[in-house]
Amino acid sequence: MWCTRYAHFCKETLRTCRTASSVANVNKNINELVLLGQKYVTDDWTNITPNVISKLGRNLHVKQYHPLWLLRQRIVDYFYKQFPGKSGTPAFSIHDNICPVVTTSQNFDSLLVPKDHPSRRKSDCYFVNQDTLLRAHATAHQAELISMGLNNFLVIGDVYRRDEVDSTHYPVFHQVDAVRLCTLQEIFHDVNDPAGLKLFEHSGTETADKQGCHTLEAVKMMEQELKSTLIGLAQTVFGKDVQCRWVDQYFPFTHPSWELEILFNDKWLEIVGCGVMRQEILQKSGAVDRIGWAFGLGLERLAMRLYSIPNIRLFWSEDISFLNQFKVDDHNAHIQYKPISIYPPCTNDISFWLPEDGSYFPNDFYDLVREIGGDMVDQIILKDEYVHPQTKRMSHCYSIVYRHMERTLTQREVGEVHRKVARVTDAKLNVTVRIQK
Ligand code: FA5
Ligand code: MG
Repeated sequence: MWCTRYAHFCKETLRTCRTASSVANVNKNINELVLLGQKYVTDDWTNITPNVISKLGRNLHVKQYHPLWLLRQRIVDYFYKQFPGKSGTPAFSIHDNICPVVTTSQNFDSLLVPKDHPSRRKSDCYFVNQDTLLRAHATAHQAELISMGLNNFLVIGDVYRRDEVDSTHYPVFHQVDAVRLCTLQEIFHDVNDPAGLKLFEHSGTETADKQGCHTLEAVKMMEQELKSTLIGLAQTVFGKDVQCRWVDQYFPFTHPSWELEILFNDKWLEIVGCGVMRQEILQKSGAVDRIGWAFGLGLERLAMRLYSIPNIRLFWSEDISFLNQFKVDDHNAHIQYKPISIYPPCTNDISFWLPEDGSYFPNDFYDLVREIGGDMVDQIILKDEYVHPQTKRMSHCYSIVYRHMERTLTQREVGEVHRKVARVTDAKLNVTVRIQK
């Protein structure tokens, strides 16, 4: 979760992605990493893993007929229709080719994320070096695009996070981020007597409903447009009967902020984070006479619900029996994914004593297991936490569910991988492995 503070906005030109067949290589001698054709110096912050590097340049969101591409086309159509521009050209511009390697100033500072905020931690992001990381959200490009003079835009791309391991979380996923900036005239164009209406008030105070500098009437208009745009999008994608609910949220870059959840398999699934943009961001980016709303949604989350795709890892499948199910002439076609076959899971446990110096983070363990087990790893579940009554040392017990998307795994091959997980965990994470079975 993201919290607040502004630091410094660094103006950079937006680099676009280069698709290269060999996207990365490491020269151990000179501490250098090549990502998407560009060289980066590594340092003791570097924690980007080969598994994650292998996803750079895959660009599933622009791959014709990929389910994420189909969904992206639907979202773009919706925005084109919903916001026609003055001369018949759509008001929103689309940016789907911006390089995912960004600076900490783009990902955090330009969005007022405090220096000590947990979302900046090494345990939560993939760092290339101390100042450079794989963007953790598509919002990283917001301030730059505004400072280039854009008022309505969508940024679509791959984002990278060290996160939980389960059927709806993956270290790489795709987001659509939107920004809409409006002038006083644009907001109140339907009002009969707009005289006296304002965007800003000078000595206002911040409340749960608005930022200090905004007038309540301007914020309410923005909130109404933002929420109806997102509900309209959910209904366009899922049909009029989709059940939605709003949950109050906090982001450093918006206030007020919300999340939109939809009902999926009898559970509420969060699909969008959004809010009224912090005016400080607009000011620093030169959009001083406008107020804005913004949102960021996860494409995989929506696509899973739309096409009944049971597991987020499937989006990376290159199996033609998966991909062929989405080869349709019309991107609005109704598609229900049919599982090729269900392969049985094979669960093995591991437990270890944690170091006493607090240097253990579960995300380090999750990444390590993924590095060793690759896409054989379906889930990692923290089963038990135990504190030794005398020594007060803590131990964690995890169940690792191994399950391949395309074939049945044998306990023998899983056993080999699991033993390697235990060995490397013991050697690299400063823990003491107790049991593995
Ligand atoms: C953000 O990333 C904010 N940048 C969104 C935003 C933009 C808010 C602009 C306000 C203004 P969050 O971390 O909640 O917020 O992620 C946004 C969406 O990405 C989620 O609603 C979810 O749909 C998706 N998402 C988040 N984490 C994962 C994950 N590990 N795997 C798949 N999808 C994810
Ligand atoms: Mg969220």
